[in-house]
Amino acid sequence: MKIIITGFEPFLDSEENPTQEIIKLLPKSIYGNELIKVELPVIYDECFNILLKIIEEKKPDVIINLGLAGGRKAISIERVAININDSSSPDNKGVILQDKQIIKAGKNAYFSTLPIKQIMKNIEKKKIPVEISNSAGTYVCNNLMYHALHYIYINNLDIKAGFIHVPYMKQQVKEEVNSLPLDVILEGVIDSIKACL
Ligand code: PCA
Repeated sequence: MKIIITGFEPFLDSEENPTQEIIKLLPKSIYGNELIKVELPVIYDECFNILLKIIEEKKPDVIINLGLAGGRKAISIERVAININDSSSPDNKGVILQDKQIIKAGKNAYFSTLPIKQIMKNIEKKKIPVEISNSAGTYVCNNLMYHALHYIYINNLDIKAGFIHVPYMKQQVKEEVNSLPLDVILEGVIDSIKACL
């Protein structure tokens, strides 16, 4: 199998993005399945276009997008992407989008097609904090998840796809802020990939 796994560059107040580190640390393959590791910009109208070129070139079986959700306690397996961009925060190009549909006349929402409960069980076994999340937000991560699932749906492709948000890594925040050690997040991501094989 071929798995595309993406992380994001840093954005807003965060000088580091754990998902950028995870992408660097992941191996090139897991049990003989190729991992195609990609770092994406936190830019609404660029992140999916970059991913799209790689999807067309590599024809993956699975796409797992990763992003930072600062403040969350647990690795969050996202269930759903909704058709809206809405944030007072700019993306890394300075663009602010509010109450704006991602795809005009697109479906209101798409569900993740990853085995989200199996992923959760795999991570739980290791006693790593994990949850199913019912909102990927309305910023760039939700935008990427929506675009990927929409593209797969309209082209009727046999690709499983979805999104996982991770907490801050310990090294980037003060003691009192929710976070997990980077090696724990990495282990959770590897368990997630294994659940999709
Ligand atoms: N998290 C942001 C965008 C990039 C990232 O890592 C989000 O949750 O939308």
